[in-house]
Amino acid sequence: MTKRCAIWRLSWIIVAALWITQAMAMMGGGGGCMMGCSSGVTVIDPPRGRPFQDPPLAPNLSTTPGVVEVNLEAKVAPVNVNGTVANLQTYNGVFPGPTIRVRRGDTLVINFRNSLPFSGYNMHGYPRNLTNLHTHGLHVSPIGNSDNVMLNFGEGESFQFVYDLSLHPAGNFNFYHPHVHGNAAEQVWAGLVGALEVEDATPMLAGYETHLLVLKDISLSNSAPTLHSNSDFMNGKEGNVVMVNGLVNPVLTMKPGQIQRWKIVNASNARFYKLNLANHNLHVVGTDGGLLDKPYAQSTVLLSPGERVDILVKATTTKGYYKLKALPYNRGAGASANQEITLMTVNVTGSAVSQSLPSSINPSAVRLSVPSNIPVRQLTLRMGMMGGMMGGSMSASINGIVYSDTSAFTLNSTLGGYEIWEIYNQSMMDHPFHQHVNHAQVLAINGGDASYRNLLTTAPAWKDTVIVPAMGSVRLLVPVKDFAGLTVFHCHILEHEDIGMMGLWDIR
Ligand SMILES: [Cu+2]
Repeated sequence: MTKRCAIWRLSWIIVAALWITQAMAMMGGGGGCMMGCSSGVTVIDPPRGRPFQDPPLAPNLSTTPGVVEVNLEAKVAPVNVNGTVANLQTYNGVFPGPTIRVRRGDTLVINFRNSLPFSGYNMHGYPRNLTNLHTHGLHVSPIGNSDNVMLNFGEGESFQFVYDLSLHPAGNFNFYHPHVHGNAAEQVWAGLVGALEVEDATPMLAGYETHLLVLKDISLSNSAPTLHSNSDFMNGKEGNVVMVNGLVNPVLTMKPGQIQRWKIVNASNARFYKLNLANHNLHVVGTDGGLLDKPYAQSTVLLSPGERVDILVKATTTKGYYKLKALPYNRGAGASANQEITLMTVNVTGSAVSQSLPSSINPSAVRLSVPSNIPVRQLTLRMGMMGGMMGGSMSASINGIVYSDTSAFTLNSTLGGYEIWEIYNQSMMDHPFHQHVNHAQVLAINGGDASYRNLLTTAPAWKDTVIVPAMGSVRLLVPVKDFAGLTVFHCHILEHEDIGMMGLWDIR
């Protein structure tokens, strides 16, 4: 055995030992500490930062009604991250990427170009600059030049994507990011995320000041995103700079009594956000796949990577500063289990206004009844070591198969009906399960956060990303009605996707 090989094996033995220690701690109710953390909560409360800013809007290059055309170039560019200028991977040189805004029925044209320079191969053996594009949350075809994640683009390659949004729900909030197996985690981590907003025309929500919140964390070293380690692929990588639209603790102004609408996306690799706004309820009016029937008042809203939420906030009449925090949530790994972080500060100031919450929002949102005699699919998520515990490499699987370019668990579906998917998590950490193209309704969740479970299993919510709790399960009602083609489902802790927690979905 060479010296390098011995060090490699030793590092994996340490990773495996840490993993087992953590699993034992969790079974004993000890929380998610990996090492060196006490049972106490670490409060991370940065000073109030710059004024809140929405991400920039991608200009529409088309003058044809019903067509939105934007340019999107993946490139390395200097970005100011909390006072430090760092070279991030960006879309069009900005972080977060420019917001693409469309409406149901539009045709979206994206002129995509990969200008990421070659920077070697990553630990999965992929050239770091091989990339592509996924429109996470769009109900569109997964083939051809639509939301086709089977395409890859090398340095200097260009491609025109065309998305037909005529069957998309009336309005929802999405995001776009790279999706090359083996590269997705590192590229999203390095900054390649942007919001994709499908506007609604709901009169009940028309009068409210609206903002987009892209939540993302990062760590920097040597003026660049820190590189992934072996254990990052096991745990999912969390950063020590936590941002809203690229800003640390920005200050958003509200008038006393004002209602604002916030569309929030968790664009982080692995960090979960258990959102709480001091002295205020968060009134959930929409989830991944569109608007709910009415507002649902919540004191906390849990958002895992890939999930979105659309909320109304009614400012108190008492002027002052109120912190939007991410409260500790134990997903089974990562420092965030014991962190309480101030994400943003709301400054309630100025002259009062009188606005009231709508009593109803989207009358066509209903919980579906489960059709009889529909196929029931079972998907089991596992973490493990490929090649044995001693000297193997970390892997993840669905139904026992580690996704690779040559093998995958394939779910064959027949176009035109509904299916029940039962997703079992046989691991000690939560996995946010994401299926492309089709939104689903949540029939049941076993385990996890109670308010998350209660909302999603009682409200007429459409979801494309759902937390499958550690050692728990989720039951989904999945329509397979509009689009044939080959697509994927996977864990949206993108490190887990890169080490194999993905399957193919072949719809014919
Ligand atoms: Cu996962």
